[in-house]
Amino acid sequence: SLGSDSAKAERMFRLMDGFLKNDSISLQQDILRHVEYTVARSRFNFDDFEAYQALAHSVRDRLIERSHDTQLYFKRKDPKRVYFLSFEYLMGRSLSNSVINLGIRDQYADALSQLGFEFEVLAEQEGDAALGNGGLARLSACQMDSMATLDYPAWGYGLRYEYGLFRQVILDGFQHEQPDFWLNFGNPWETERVHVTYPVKFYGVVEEENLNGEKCNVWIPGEVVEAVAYDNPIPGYGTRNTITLRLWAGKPSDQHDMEAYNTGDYINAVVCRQKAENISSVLYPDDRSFQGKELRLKQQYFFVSASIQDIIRRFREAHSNFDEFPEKVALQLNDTHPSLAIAEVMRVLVDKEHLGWNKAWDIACKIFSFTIHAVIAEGLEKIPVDLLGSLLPRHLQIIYEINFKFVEELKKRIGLDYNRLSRMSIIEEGAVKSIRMANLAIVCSHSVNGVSKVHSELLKAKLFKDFYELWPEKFQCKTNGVTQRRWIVVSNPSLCALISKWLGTEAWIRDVDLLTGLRAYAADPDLQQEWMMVKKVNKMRLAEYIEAMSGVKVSLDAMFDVQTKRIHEYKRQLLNILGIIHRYDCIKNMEKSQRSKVVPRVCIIGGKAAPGYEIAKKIIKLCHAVAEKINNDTDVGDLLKLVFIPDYNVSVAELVIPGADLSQHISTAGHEASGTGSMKFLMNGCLLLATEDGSTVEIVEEIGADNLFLFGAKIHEVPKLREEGSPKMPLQCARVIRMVRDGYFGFKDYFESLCDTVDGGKDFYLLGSDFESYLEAQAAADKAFADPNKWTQMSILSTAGSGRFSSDRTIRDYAEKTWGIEPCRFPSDG
Ligand code: 9GP
Repeated sequence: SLGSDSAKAERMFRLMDGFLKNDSISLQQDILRHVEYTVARSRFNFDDFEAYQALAHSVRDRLIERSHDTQLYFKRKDPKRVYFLSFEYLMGRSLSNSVINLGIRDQYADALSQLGFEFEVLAEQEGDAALGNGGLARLSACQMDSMATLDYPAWGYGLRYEYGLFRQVILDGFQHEQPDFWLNFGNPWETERVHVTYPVKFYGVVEEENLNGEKCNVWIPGEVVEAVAYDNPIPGYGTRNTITLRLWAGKPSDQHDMEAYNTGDYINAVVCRQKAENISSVLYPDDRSFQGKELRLKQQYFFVSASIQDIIRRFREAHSNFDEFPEKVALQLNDTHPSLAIAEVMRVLVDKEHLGWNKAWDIACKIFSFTIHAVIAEGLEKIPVDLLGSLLPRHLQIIYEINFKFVEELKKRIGLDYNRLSRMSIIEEGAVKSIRMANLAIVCSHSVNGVSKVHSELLKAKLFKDFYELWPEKFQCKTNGVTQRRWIVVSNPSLCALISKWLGTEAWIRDVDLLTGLRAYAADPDLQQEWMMVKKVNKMRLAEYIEAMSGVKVSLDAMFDVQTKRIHEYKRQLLNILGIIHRYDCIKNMEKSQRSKVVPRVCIIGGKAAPGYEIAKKIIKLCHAVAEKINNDTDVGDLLKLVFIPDYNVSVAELVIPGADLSQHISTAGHEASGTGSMKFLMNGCLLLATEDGSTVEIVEEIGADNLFLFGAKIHEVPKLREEGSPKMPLQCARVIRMVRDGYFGFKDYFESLCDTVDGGKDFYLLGSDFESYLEAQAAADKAFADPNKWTQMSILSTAGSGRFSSDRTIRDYAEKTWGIEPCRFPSDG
């Protein structure tokens, strides 16, 4: 009979003819079916973009199958799950990554070619999903890939911004920001889950009520917005497991304020409703500071509240007793942005589940872990109490209560040391009374992680010293990593093939430590030869891109020297530009006969400046002004070129990184928490020119100081150098600054304030005092490049040592030491 569940399932399975097939004919049929019925174009007449859409939908079908299997399996096994809460994800494109992780890249390429299309060309049709600013957001994306690949029962949660990170358009050398309408032509990867919606409340008042003789707090909201789930499948590599990144979008709610429609002002009532959608409309484009803006706070709570409701719903499907919550749930706070989750969990457990404060707090302290990505106190989020109190009145009460109990406990531990008590308090008294979100996260989390060894030590010694002394065991290190699937397999297929050939296996794609096996062949002339060929092909691809985008023709024999990342004073793109001016000046003043000894360079800079960050925008303009001068100087020709790559994003990075010979990671020591760009370059056999900051210190440990170019002040030297100030300004630096000030590159007045940051007596980022050693490191890089075999050996050793910087290692560390979760792998035969 069909009465039983298994009989029903079997019949349905038969009706659907089993799972989708991946042979060439089936793939072609699927693509054409999507052309006709999803994209609604005739199968006899469709263009590349439509072909891409149909292709993406056919891939999505396969992802959905796996995702269903994975979720059903998780449901059956009921393992402890980790919920990764991040306000930002920089996913980039999905097509190539998905088919590679599904193991059907070649089958698709073959199917497409039979339809008259090229896989690569269609892949180029995809826009980037840029729901984040920089390092933190791309890290989240890498970590999702690792969680899926390592079979961890994980969910990612975030916001589905309608406008991602702004598009950077350069006009006359100046950055302009334009909105990123990434959803305009649809997003074939996501699935809207109309049945997964939750009401999220704002404003209103809290009233005390009597419930069975007990007082309890009831929050009567002033506004309710509906959160709708959009699911994005994240396939693992070499596994059927496909996990979900669930992003929330705001929709008008009909749960509240229906009265508004009855007042006669129907139009206005509808328009007000639409405001709900604004909550998830735009990503804040500044990764430096977070002023207490109401919309941002609303976004934070919106995403946190919907996620917690979803997590609790899932828990309740299998459990009724909240004592089991910590055995089934780990909540990872990716920076302070989601830390309202703490107050939200407390609100739900106390006000709705009526567990009582102590029990609820005990549970909260067991489930939360926190990772901080900032280095300096100014980068930490603070929320004005008035703002929080009006938007989330009950949460403010809860945070006050958490703080009260914490401070009382603290007094018992440390006595009445009021300075320390006030530093550690979650509430900051001052002109604007505020909530210190980092303090809230630390007080509740069982684990507080830094993102590199150096950063984790800095947290203990400086930023969170008081907390470290109180709870030393909480403070841990999880050095960042990046995924080799995206950063080698997808972006550098020729290198991927070469590595597999020499290692005799593709196993390194899942087991990245195997890359160390390349060390044995680093001096082998055959490998070196093939390695150089791969680099050349990638440089060719990049050179074509540069020419198409800027009109500048570059020589493939030149060293491609790249610095691509967000534009920040501490990352010192200005130091790079001043170094380029110095190089230009030297070439110009050199005897012509000496010029043959100069190692030709193509300097490539790319990155976005936050829209309100004046100095960063001036750095972009200076780069263009200097490029204009140098690139048009026929006397210098191929010896030096400078190009700025506009609108740097994940897909541009996939093109730039494999083509780089040298890359610069030159932050003022003590300012870069980790840095992850360096790891991607390292994987691609690019040599690093770097300061001893963030994760570079561990890269040096792994590949040896001989295989990269280090320079500059060390972290402990920075304070003293700052005190000394500009007397340390070397002549060469003073000279290049003078050239800028004198208008050698035009825009004299405009660059004045930029020059002041270096020679105005402060030089906070130590460009002057590091200048000489920077030039020495550059000279060492030139020397090494002039010896191709030596350079290639260093390059191979860089890739060979990059395994430690895979996000697989980071995620395994989190899973084992922090989240307490275990792999839950869908059986491949089932
Ligand atoms: O600036 C840090 C960068 O050093 C780190 O590698 C990255 C990932 O941990 O986070 C960056 N921080 C942000 O993107 C925003 O605070």
